[in-house]
Amino acid sequence: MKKITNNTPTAELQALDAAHHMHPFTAAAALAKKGARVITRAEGVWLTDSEGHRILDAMSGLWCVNIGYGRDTLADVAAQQIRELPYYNTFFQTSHVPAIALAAKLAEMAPGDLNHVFFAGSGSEANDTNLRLVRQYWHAKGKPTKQIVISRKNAYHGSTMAGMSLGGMAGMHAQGGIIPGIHHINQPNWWVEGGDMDPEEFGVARAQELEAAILELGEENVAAFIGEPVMGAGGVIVAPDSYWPEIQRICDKYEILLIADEVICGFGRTGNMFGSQTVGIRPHIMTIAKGLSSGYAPIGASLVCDEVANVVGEAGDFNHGYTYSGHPVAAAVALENLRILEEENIVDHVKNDIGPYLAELWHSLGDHPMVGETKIVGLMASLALTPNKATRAPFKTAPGVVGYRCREKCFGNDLIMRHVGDRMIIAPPLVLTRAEADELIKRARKSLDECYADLVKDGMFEAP
Ligand code: PXG
Repeated sequence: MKKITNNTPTAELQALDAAHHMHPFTAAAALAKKGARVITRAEGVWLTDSEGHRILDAMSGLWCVNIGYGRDTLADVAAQQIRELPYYNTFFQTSHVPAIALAAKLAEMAPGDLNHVFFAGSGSEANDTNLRLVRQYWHAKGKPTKQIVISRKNAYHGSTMAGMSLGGMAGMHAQGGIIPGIHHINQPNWWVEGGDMDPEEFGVARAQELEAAILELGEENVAAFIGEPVMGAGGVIVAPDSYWPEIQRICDKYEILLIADEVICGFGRTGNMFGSQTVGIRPHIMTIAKGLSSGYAPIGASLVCDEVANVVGEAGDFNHGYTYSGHPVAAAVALENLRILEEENIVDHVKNDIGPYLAELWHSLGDHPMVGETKIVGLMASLALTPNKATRAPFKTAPGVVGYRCREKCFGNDLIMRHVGDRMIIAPPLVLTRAEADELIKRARKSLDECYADLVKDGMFEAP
């Protein structure tokens, strides 16, 4: 077979892709007709595709390339580690330096007494670990009936069976069902579900659904609550300020474990090192991945508090683990990524410079005729598209039709801004500069304008 490279013609790459590569979350037949966009290289916040377009990546890949593309030292560290020790496992009472060093570093960085790290290959795997961990914890505590984990509709916790079941994505649940022992309450999405309540009142009401669920399921049956500090894949849904303090109160009152899924929020995304710090919660377990290595190597982990780690650790073997738990190359890359994150004060850049700068620009999009709510926390942000800002009405078309059209305009303007239903979302690399933020907003506004003009032309936008 002939060698396939960045210089292979796009049509050939697309044909091979369609013939042999099954894509995640993709309608294969539709993609085969259209042809995938082939990304060939990247630098900073900029992607290049096989047609030579320079694209502003306002999604950091898939919410992960926090320190930006093209970091040579990560390549050097990976090459060095592959030469020295490309693989060894962490089972059977063995360990290795990259896993030891990364675990110690994470314990130092994590808030509270999250002093213990269980490594995984991804966020999904880490959430599988968490489900097994909390159940084993309560078993070891002599409360084996405490097995149910409460989560939220529209949450994203991964795509493995446990991750998908913990998540609250109806479209995923519809394909094969979910595993037992997981219960979903409503999400704190005021824009869509707040009705006549004011946001803070709504936040408390939605948090109190946790209390109602615990009482209904029986306190003796509930192991944990899991939530993303800011819901990412669900559309950058920012809970009202009243929400998380009430969730914390309820977890404390009923002594259920709190799992913060920080796969997106972790490592600076929200303007603090962890999203839990931004929303003021004290989790017993954190799920981390993505920004842990800025996507340069696949790695995830569970950060675990003293109490849970000690109880599980004293109960005998925890019969769980992955071939690549603590993979030396991934761990070495993650360590170098964290070194850069700290050395370049990137979290401070988000909190005090580019975050507030982008926030002002982002909110300015609220004057667009099609934009309702504008939300931004650190460098994750969303726009609710609506035909009527006052009533927060949805479009008459099925959810996502308008969002998809808007995303296509963004693609056309060489901007990666995604849609979730009729919400537009961004999560750019944390190293975004002010000039790049200006460019991002310019392209976003142009795309909104073009989408709006088309909707008006097609009779799909009914002004109030
Ligand atoms: N938790 C959260 C909060 C996530 O966002 C995962 C767990 C799973 O991580 P892995 O590494 O197993 O993918 C995620 C992943 C999207 C999208 O469309 C988001 C994710 C993954 C794929 C698509 O926004 N987040």
